[in-house]
Amino acid sequence: MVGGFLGAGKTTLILAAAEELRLRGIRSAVILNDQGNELVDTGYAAQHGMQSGEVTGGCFCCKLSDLLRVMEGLRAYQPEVIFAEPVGSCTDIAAAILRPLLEYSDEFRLAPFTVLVDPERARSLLADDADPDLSFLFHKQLQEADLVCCTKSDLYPDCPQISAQHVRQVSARTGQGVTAWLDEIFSGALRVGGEILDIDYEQYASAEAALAWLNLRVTIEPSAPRSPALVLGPLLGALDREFTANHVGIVHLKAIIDSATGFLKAAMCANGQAPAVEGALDACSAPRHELLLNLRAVGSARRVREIVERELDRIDGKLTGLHIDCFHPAPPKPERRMTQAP
Ligand SMILES: Nc1nc2c(ncn2[C@@H]2O[C@H](COP(=O)(O)OP(=O)(O)OP(=O)(O)O)[C@@H](O)[C@H]2O)c(=O)[nH]1
Ligand SMILES: [Mg+2]
Repeated sequence: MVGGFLGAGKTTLILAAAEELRLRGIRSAVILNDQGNELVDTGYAAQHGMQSGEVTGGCFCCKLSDLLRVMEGLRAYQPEVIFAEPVGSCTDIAAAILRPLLEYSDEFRLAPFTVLVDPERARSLLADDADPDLSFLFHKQLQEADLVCCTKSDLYPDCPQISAQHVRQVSARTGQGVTAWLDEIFSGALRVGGEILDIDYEQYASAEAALAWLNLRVTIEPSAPRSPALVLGPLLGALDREFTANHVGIVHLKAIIDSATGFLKAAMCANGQAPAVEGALDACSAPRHELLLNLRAVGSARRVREIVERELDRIDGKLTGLHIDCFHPAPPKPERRMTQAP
């Protein structure tokens, strides 16, 4: 189970670790999770050739039986390792997922719960003037970690001061620390689900509900063929400008665009940030593009939806198959909550 706040680098690390395992001859799979449908992370994992499953429409805690069903389903592919990425606003994983999963120890061996931390995000959420809702979720996630990994060490060589027993550093970009992380979680040396949270579910629900969630899928046929970069770049630029003007705080905006000439992924973890882009930036023009976009932001879901719909309307071309889900996450209601080890 690889948790951590929105945009911490969970999917990127899982894909880097899966590649490392592949080179060791070990087959792995990933289970992605979201409050909505149409997941960028699933599309991204598929682009990397990774076998995946999804639990959608709620966090793993609220959908434990779905998680078990998806784990069972992945057996057909015979993975030796299954990574699972909970929603980035989710916490109480030890009590609501790990402890119940320990009951299946004859079928699955559980690795310690790794919580990833983006150092830049940590610095802002550990500050005195931090957003109280985001800060609450961030602190709870840290408290229940069996192992904390500061991510993006290529960008941030210094880890912020974090009060956790085991803190490591990784970069999925350069590979630094990835082998050591895998070796450590498979070593059996760390406790699994060792920290059970004392958590007020009303506060947890209202902290999550401060976030606006938007998942969209659409097919874009520009009036004249255009490269994926020229479809995605201006759209993200316009959304960023409008969100900033309307005081909507981007927490993670990620999109993938797929066309006959190439695949592109772009993501930003704050307003005004240059998007981190991967894929075929130089792909040629194409007549048709499949766009998946996921946004997690601080603000009103209604406002977010209006802005996104307005910017989609401004695209010069034909839009078909538009599907938008936009909401505030519902209060978390775990299927089970175990505070004692089975
Ligand atoms: N430079 C650098 N960027 C990284 C690294 N890991 C992740 N990123 C970038 O950080 C952003 C977020 O990464 P994700 O892997 O999507 O984060 P996540 O935790 O899965 O995000 P959610 O699923 O939305 O919660 C992306 O733009 C990544 O490219 C890293 O090691 N180095
Ligand atoms: Mg992810």
